[in-house]
Amino acid sequence: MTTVDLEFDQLNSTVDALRRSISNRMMYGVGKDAVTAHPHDWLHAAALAVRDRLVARWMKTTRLQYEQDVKRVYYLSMEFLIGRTFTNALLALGIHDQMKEALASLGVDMDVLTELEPDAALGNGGLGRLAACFLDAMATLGIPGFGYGIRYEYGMFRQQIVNGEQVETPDYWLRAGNPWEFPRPEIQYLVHFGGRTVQRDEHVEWIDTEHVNAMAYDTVIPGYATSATNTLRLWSARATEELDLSAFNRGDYRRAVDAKNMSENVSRLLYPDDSTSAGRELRLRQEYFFVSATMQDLIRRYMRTHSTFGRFHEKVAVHLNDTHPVLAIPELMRLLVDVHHVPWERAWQSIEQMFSYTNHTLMPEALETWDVEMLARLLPRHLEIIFEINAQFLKRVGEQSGHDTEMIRRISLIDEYGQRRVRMAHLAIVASHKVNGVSKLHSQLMTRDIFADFARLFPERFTNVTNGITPRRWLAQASRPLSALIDERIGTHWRSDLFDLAKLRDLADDASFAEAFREAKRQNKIRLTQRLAQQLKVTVDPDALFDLQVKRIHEYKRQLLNVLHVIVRYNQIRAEPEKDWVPRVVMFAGKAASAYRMAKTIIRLIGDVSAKVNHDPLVGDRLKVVFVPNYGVSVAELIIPAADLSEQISTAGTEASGTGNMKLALNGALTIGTLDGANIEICDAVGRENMFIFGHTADEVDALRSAGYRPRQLYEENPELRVALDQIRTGFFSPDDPLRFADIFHTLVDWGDQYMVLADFAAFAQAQNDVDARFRDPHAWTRSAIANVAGMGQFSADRTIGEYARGIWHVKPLDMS
Ligand code: 26Q
Repeated sequence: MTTVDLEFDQLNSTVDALRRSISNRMMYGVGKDAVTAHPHDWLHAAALAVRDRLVARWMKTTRLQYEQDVKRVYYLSMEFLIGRTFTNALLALGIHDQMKEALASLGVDMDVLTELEPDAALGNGGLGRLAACFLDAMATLGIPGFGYGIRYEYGMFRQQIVNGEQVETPDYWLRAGNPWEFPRPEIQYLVHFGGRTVQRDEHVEWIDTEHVNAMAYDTVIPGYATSATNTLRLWSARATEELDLSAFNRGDYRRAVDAKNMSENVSRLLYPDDSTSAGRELRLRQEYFFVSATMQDLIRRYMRTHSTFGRFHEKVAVHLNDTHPVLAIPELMRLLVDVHHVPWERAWQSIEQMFSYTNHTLMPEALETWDVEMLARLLPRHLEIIFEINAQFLKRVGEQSGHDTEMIRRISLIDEYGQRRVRMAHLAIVASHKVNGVSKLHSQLMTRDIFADFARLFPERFTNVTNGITPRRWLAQASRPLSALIDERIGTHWRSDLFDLAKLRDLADDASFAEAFREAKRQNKIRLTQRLAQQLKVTVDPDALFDLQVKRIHEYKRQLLNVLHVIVRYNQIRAEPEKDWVPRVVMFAGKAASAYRMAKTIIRLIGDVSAKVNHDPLVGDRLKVVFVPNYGVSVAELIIPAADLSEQISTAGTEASGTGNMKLALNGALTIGTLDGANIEICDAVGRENMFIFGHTADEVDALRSAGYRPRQLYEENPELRVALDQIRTGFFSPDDPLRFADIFHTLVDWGDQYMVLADFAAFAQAQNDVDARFRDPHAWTRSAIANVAGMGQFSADRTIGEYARGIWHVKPLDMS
């Protein structure tokens, strides 16, 4: 290795310098000139010019981390929903306007370019986007953090709506190349599967395995208003042997590449659900693949500056984003004990101090378990390690609890009821020094219900860290009009300290501010209106109330409650078209898991209702229903800033936190919502008078369930609800296929209405009337909207990450001076 210092050009970011960089990158990076360049080439050249400017910060951060021998956080997540990087990087570097001008001087419209960039959609929903917001916040705060995950070749599927139905097409996001990543072919680790274990001398060996290489791809994550950055390292599978040579020589070319393709499948695509058994096995391989490479990588990095494992736990924090990366625990035990020959007890002590785990769901059926048989076949050594951890744990608890066998059965890492399965959440809790929920309510219910036994055993482990979102992407970047207005009135510091938004409270009664606020929102609504006209050929009135429910389609999130209300309102308008209706556009967006039948039927119902409502001349502009396809980070950045009303209407006790609720409120939407997840904390922060809270609380839901819930009675007693449900049942919206929605009817009326849609219907309809009343008074509405923005300080991911850093990871920011 050479120690000569590199002499490279320090890049400045004047318009001229940027234009020259783009030109250089076009010539020498892309290999084209202005004559032959396509729009994608311009994007690529401009992205490389921006990336060059991030690299100096990145190298500096990495060097300081080594010099200061800092503790590093490894944030392990199966999902990172980063979205687009171009604009985000420009804003982080503070060179947005210069770049726009530089491109303009080259005859290129930057706004057109930015729309060409594909989303990095390496996630399903909230959990994946949370990981992306956390990377942004960690970099901004200078917390030495690394995101670790999988470089899926195919991200979240693209959703199209064809004849009212969701059609999934593959998202090959790497088609045009990814200018943001650095491939690291020199960083590869062997990952093993299968085989068997043997005892040799003092140690266990895992032999006769098949293997695949994990190769690193790095992406720089810039911080805002700091030169600190951090790294997202994603693993890609590479076959250990390119070709089966004997097959190749026989002329069997198909077989020659089969093995390579099979082993590389492990990082091929993001799993949207776990409905098939072949899919489940591949998913297990994915989980192990990325944590094995990650654990090997963190040991290598630690060993660059240390010679023993004595200070391992002082230098490394490993965070598990849900249970998906839990195999990191037995994998690190295996590496320490079998490979590095650390005694079991010492290895376990370090692990307990290093690991922490975030739970994101209370629904017992959503807790991850793995079939013992499958683990035995794929990861025999890990299963042995899990059994040993379990034996020691149950022994200790048995002694403490006076051998309470029922309790021991409940907390065991192995579920012995029926086919034996490993409970991944239990493993995570036993190995972690901290376990957190993602909102106050969720954390309370977590220790009261699903993890009650563990909370009694280890009360000090359980804690709450309410989620947050990055204000850089979700306000500064997504809503230029509103953020420019805020800058003008209170300065730009809110981007780094969101509590600054509280200063807007003093402006709540300032008429000129309110007027400018309305105008900024209106610009966002017009931008959306134009895009809907272009892309969906639907026309909506930008002065109507924009009512948004944007999130994964799931029964617990209750899109059905919203649709039922739309139907009731439609019937009311038809009965009294001349009444003073507040014009509304009800928008839905979200994907349904490909195997989730009911979710897909709900999309179909929204489509059929919108066809009926939007074409009814009696209704006109009083009500429109729009399904915006392909919801993802970029679509969210377009539609959230245009929202007046935010629908957060999950059955209380089911939505762990929600983060869309925060994005919408930060953009000045008023929330109609249940007392669920983070809605409760938003309500406390912005004032109940500035929200429309309705419905059963989590305790009331429980009480109603125990008392015996009878949805059919509600159907029979509420005439408006009954008509709407009968319309669904009898094909009023689907005359071509009258029974299409019969199951929706039966789910709600006859099969128990698990999510209590009917129980909350009347209260929801009343709350919607309150919404109309407020909207009729633009001043009152704007006052509430401003109060929402002003109250959002605590929902910055910076606050969230600060709490993780101090309370869980015990890490300090890097000294950048
Ligand atoms: C598990 C096994 C096999 C295949 C897929 C999965 C899987 C994938 C994704 C299970 C769960 C998820 C995603 C969960 C999720 O997004 N949860 C949301 O997390 C947010 C961040 O904490 C919360 O705000 C939401 O309330 C919660 O629903």
